[in-house]
Amino acid sequence: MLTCTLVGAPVESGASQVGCVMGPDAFRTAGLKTTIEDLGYRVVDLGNIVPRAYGDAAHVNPSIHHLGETIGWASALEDVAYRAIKSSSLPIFLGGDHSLSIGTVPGVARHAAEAGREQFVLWLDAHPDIHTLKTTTSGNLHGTPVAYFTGQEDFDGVYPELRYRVDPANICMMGIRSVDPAENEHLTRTGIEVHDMRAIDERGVAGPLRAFLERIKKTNGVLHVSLDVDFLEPQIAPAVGTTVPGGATFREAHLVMEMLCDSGLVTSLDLVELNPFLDERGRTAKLMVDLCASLLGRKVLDRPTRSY
Ligand code: HAR
Ligand code: MN
Ligand code: MN
Ligand code: MN
Repeated sequence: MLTCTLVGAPVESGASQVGCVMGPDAFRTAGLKTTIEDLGYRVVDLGNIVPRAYGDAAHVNPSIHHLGETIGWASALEDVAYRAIKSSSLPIFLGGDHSLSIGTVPGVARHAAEAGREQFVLWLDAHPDIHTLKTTTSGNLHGTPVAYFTGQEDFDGVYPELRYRVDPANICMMGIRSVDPAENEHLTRTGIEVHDMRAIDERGVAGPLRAFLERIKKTNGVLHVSLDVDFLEPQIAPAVGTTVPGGATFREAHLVMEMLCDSGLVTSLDLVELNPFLDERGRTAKLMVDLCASLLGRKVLDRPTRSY
């Protein structure tokens, strides 16, 4: 039987609003564990982790806040992510804001490197989260993980030393529709594959995703999926502090998860930015759990799905 490990990371120091601290427990209340068990997995819930001891940290960019605390979380998460992926077929990291990926992505990338496999990342988000410490103007560190784990220099000596970076060529972003000017530059310079909402309006999600998955298969790579609640259209997923209109629809999101399931390539998952304080009767938490179910094999029909 395959094992799925749940790791709660109630980090909210990377966001500007409070509330993500309740995220992991809202996923549990929405029935994440039994939903996954019903799909035939053994589920181990490690509970909520705590950050490494941290002190004050300062940066020349005065807008940055909660730097020490966010690094404390990242450092704890890197270790727990590495151990969780070593011991289970699918660790799921329950956020918490998106600064969680500062730890989870390098942690799983270490495991891939040791296995001699290439680490790929699918970033499902309204935002590319590719600010460096110099370029962020909000100072919200959930806007920085991609710049860090692709090895942009600015983080040296501040964030944990990056021993396992992800090649920008191995990243695919979908759902993007809010990009700051400096982030546009970083995206252009790194050449990261981005399917913004305009591209998805024109081409849908299936074609671009299939091409990315084929690329991973060819190199025998492994895939980490980072799902930010604001990837989704806010009308169906209101529980997020950074809503941007025009997000992925219910079916677009499920189709992404169903194709990921069929690919068999996903080895780890972040569920981030759920802010239960902003939810309406738990509907966003429940939608995220249902998306997770599609990723883990919930099907409409019992027969094998035809792919088009
Ligand atoms: N780019 C903006 C900033 O840096 C918004 C970042 C919002 N990030 C998230 N995660 N909510 O995607 O402040
Ligand atoms: Mn470490
Ligand atoms: Mn994000
Ligand atoms: Mn976002």
